[in-house]
Amino acid sequence: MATQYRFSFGPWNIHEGADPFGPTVRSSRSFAEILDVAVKLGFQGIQFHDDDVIPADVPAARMEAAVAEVKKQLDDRGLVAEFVAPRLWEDPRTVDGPVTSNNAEERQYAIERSKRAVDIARMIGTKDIVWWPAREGTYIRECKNAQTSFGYVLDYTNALLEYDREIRILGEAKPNEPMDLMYLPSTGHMLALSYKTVDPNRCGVLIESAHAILLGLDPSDEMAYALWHNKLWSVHLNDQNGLKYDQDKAFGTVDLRRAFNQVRVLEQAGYGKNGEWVGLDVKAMRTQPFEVATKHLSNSKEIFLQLVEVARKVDPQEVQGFTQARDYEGLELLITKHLMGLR
Ligand code: 3MF
Ligand code: MG
Repeated sequence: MATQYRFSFGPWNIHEGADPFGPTVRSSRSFAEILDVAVKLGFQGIQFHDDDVIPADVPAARMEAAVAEVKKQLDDRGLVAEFVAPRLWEDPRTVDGPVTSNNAEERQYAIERSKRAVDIARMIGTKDIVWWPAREGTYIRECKNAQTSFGYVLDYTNALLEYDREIRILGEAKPNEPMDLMYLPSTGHMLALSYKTVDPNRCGVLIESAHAILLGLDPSDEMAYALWHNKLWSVHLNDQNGLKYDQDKAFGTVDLRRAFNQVRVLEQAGYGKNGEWVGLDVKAMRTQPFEVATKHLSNSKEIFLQLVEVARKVDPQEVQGFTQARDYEGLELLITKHLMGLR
């Protein structure tokens, strides 16, 4: 049976257009409006940072009730939470890490804040925790001991795995930005770490297309590698025009063939059959007026689904004919024609 994909995005994917060089250009949508957009555009899941659910300063005694209110908003719309990611990059204690900070108190903050994120995740109905090592790395190499830092990452991961024996941790690797160089920059790094933890079966990855592209790697091969380890537990599909700042462009809008190959790898692996999400991490262009500033989401989903159709249409016999003859030029034209809608 062909996979019925389910889609998710995070509230940060609907934003007001501020960038490092200028202020917001669009008014905000409330959380409820964002959920309504998700429903309207046919998404089933919402990705969360811990403080997208409830502010970081809600006292422990009030957490359950506060999270329940948010969960009700999801339930009322038939939406579910895909994951919770501890936001470890805005608090003053996270300036230099915090997981790999040289300061023990800051490292402890990372663990405490993330344990709280685990509690939030369980309350809102997901066991998946995404760890994006935003500030884990360096601006200059000499400021940290890299080997010591890798040990801190392992301590952090183990602390969470032991805190709740049902959660899974999905590492989202990225090579740079905000740091000059980030630790564990690739899928391979994340996977190698997973095998060193106290419970490798609960450590996997979320792969973001643009992060692989920033590494000079092909996202589809990264995905295939994680799939081969049975550790591709989510994706952040998007696109990226070359080696520059992280663009989070709509999926498939820069390099359609690169997008096709991601879809092809996911299709071939039966990704989604066990409930894996097709997650997006996309930003609307700053130029988009308010009313049309959700098209990056609907377009990404539409392009994904169209590419699924293309992938299903490519005749395996025809491909085999070309591969057996080692006629890769012929195969290339076949794929290109499919992508041009000529087949
Ligand atoms: C990074 C991520 C997120 C970021 C988000 C907002 C889960 O690629 O996916 O972490 O928080 O992009 O900047
Ligand atoms: Mg991402």
